Amino acid sequence: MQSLKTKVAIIGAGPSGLLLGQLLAKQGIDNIIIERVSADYVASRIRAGILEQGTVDLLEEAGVSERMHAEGHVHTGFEIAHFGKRYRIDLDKYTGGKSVMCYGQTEITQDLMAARSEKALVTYYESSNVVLNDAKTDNPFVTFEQDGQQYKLECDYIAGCDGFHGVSRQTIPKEQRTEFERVYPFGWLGVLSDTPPVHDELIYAKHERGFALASMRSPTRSRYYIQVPTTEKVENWSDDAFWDELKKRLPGEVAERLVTGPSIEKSIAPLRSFVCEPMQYGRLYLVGDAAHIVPPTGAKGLNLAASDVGLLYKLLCKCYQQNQPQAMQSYSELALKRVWQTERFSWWMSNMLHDYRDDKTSATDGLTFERFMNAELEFYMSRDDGLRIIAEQYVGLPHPLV
Ligand code: RFL
Ligand code: PHB
Repeated sequence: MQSLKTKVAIIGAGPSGLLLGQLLAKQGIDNIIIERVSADYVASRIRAGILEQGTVDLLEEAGVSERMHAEGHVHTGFEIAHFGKRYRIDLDKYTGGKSVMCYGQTEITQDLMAARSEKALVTYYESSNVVLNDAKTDNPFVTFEQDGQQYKLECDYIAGCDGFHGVSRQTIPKEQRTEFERVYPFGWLGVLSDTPPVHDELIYAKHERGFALASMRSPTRSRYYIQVPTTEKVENWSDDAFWDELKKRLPGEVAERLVTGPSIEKSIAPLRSFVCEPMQYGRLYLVGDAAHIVPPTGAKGLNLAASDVGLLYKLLCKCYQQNQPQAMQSYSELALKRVWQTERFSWWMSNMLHDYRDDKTSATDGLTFERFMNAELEFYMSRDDGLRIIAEQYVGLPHPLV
């Protein structure tokens, strides 16, 4: 057994773990990351694309914003199409000058990995049998294996950044956590393609055939999604079938301009709302998808992970730089306030924009729910206050104050 020691053991090298590690390292707070899969696998996952200003600020503070500012695109608005009628949410106008940044999670991950290796910070990729021990005591440690070698990592704190399927949340005894969950009766089929985006801003389209989203990664790379039943299999969708269905759901004049091409990635993601309370157990802190999942309709998953990271980072700075370890106790309560606000927004946007008519899982029958949500959408789209409420949440609610 090889012995290691650090201040903060970080489980998972997704955006949460990598960003936390980078921020802490800049402040001279030692950390080691333990990751289950290979570096190549981590660097190639295709996920989120829209960053709130708060996320951009944290990437700047971490010193990894150069390529984002050079290659990312600032979006000052987006559209919602309701049965073909287009509404623009002017983020700039309704939030007093705020915007979002279009820059892929894949790129952020690569930037953070490059910064970590430049500083020769320690990451154990392809680790197995990761076990969190004695989290409730003042001397927690993590054991794991890599290349047949066994390791024991002693630390002051453990940051559980290992996503929804990780070990960190499971380490909290079942009777000491409460899990809140809503699984939606549909998923998103997503396609990435090297084709110019159909529009220069995102379009969230509600249509009788189901929801569609026209997004992008760059002026030459598009990301599109369509709502599909949860039972749908990706093998059943040829590229042509996807493009045909997408065209039917986008507003006519937009669909006419759609440039199609071969998909570079195609996958189906389920939609889920999930929160684990509390987000803390002794010296273990849950961060990002390890603690909560939002449906992607509001583009919040990655941004919520970043606000957890920002909070834990500030509390750890208080602990180590101002000798205030008691500050760590406020993490779960402070984080959960913003988590639930963001969960609410993502759930609400998902309800308004998807087709629920086939839903047999809810108390309200699908057709009635559909009527309620159409009225809700019309109500918000038809008044400035409604557009402002959406804009304020889309650019991101304030991060918790420490
Ligand atoms: P991640 O990205 O899941 O990273 C967790 C990391 O932990 C590792 N891991 C372990 N490491 C050590 N030991 C173990 N036992 C471990 N178990 C797991 C994993 O290999 C992984 O590297 O969580 P993190 O860092 O909190 O980041 C959260 C974001 O990735 C997530 O919120 C968003 O990507 C959600 N999400 C989307 N969000 C958006 O805002 N817009 C999107 O379009 C969007 N698309 C998506 C998504 C999430 C998806 N998932 C989770 C399947 C599409 C997909 C497919
Ligand atoms: C994406 O580009 O992947 C994306 C953008 C906005 C969302 C969800 C996904 O709401």
